[in-house]
Amino acid sequence: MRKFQNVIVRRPCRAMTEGITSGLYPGRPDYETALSQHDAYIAALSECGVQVTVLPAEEAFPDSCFVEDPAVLTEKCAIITNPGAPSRNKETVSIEAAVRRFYPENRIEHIVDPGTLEGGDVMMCGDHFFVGRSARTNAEGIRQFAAILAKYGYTCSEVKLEKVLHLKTGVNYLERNNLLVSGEFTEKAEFRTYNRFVIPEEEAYAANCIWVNDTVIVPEGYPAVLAAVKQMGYRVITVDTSEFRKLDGGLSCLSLRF
Ligand code: CIR
Repeated sequence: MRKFQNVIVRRPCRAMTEGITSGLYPGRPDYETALSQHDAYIAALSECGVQVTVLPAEEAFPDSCFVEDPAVLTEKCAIITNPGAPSRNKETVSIEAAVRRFYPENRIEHIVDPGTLEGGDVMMCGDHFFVGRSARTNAEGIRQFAAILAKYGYTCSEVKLEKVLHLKTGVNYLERNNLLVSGEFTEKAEFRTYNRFVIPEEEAYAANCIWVNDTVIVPEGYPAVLAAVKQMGYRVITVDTSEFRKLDGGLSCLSLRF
C-alpha cells in the first residue's frame, strides 16, 4: 500500500478574503475562522502518520493556502506547475523553495509557457495519473506533464472537464480501487473499472475527500459521504472547511501529500 511520509501546507493569509471565487458557495471567508479550521486540518493530518511542514502565510497571493495547485509531488519526482490563474501563477516560486528540501535538483521538473497546469487537476491512481483539461490546465500543459511522467515510468490520460473548476473538485481516489465521483464524472468511461461511490448532488462538495495512509479526511456536514466512506472500511476524520469552500477550495487543495 502507498504510504505518505510528508505533507506540506501553507497558512491562509489575511488577503484570502480577496481570493478567487465562482460564487457557488456564497460569502467571503472569515479569516479567524479559516485559521482555526486550518489548525484542525493540520491536527487531522498529524494523526495520519505524516510529518506536516507548515509554510508561512504569503500575503501577496490570496489563494496561496491552496498549495495543491502550484506543484505535483510523486514518489519519484516533483513537478512545479504553471498555474493558469494569473493571480496564482507566481505561487510556484515559494513552493519550489519548499519542495527543494525534499527532492534532489535533478528530480524537480517544470511545466512552462505556453503550457498551463494546476495540481487540482491531477489525480494520482497508483502509477497512473488522470489530468483534467480545464480552464486552468491546457492541452500543452498536459502534453508536457505526460512527457515528464513518462521519464519516471508513470502514465497519464486526459479527462475533459465541462463544469467544475478542477478534476478533483468532482472525483477523488481513496486507494484500494475506491473512487468518489460526482456530477459530470459519474458516467465517464475511464472511471468504470473502479468501485465508485456516486455522490448525491446536494453533497457534491464532499467529492473532495483525501486519503492519508488509510485514514480518509471528509469535510464536515456531508452525512451520505461520511457514511459511504465509513462503509468502505476507512478510519475517518471530519474537518470543517466552510471558509475555504467559499473560495471553491476543499480538503485536497489545502495540502501536498507525498
Ligand atoms: C482558485 O480558484 O484557484 C482557488 N480559489 C481555489 C483553488 C482550489 N484548489 C483545488 O481545487 N486544488
